Amino acid sequence: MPATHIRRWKTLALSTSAVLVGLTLPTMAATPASATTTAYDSTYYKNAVGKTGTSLKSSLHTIISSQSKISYSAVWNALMVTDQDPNNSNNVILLYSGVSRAKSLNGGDVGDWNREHVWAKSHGDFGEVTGPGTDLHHLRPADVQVNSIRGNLDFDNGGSAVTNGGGSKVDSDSFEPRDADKGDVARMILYMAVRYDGGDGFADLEPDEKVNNGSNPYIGKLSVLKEWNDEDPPSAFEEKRNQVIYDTYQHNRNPFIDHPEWVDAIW
Ligand SMILES: [Ca+2]
Ligand SMILES: [Ca+2]
Ligand SMILES: [Ca+2]
Repeated sequence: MPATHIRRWKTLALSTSAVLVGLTLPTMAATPASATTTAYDSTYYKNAVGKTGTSLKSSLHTIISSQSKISYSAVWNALMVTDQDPNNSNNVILLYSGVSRAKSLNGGDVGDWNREHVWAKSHGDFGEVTGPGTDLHHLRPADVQVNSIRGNLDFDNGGSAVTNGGGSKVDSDSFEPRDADKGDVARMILYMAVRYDGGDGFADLEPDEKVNNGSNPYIGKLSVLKEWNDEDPPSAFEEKRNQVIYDTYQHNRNPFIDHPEWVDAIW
């Protein structure tokens, strides 16, 4: 947009901001990751702001490793809060499919939703004991069957449509979430890589450029996750769940939701 348009638009916004709020938000949400500022820069992120590369990653690891932890059984009720449908407080929004489903349908049967580990728990074999296996920053409600199709696959573009998957795709060695969940998945994976560095009795989780990572503590493909981070910037839903996890449950934040440009600053 030419600068003259921006200036005129800002002048308009000053005089008729109430009218323009609804018009400006979609434009801002579609903007690719660029330098951002947050209310937490001078406090929570004080020691990370201005850094790049391994220095930034190391600072963020220290910052986000100060957290409370919850049990795997407590994850059920937590997800009913973090992932509540903004338009129906009886429901949660399911990852990958985008379906809104009753909170009461949590379980393991067809038609239920369950607890999806976006960083597949077999990649580093951390299981469901309190730790990475119960970290809400990468746990989401998902349809039982869609979750089963994702399994422990790495992430990449391509494949055929997942049944009732909302546009997500799958092939023999990778899973592609629907567009609206691509950035969420990327930022969850990269949060896990920064949070878990092998110093707490769990594996050092890291992204790599492969699929078929199996039980190794890696998830690919990094180059694709970086693209997804740009293509699907943090939404109001994603930002709200980050805030709820911070305020109510773990008291740590996903830095890549607050600062999506830090993905490229590190990787
Ligand atoms: Ca593939
Ligand atoms: Ca999204
Ligand atoms: Ca790591």
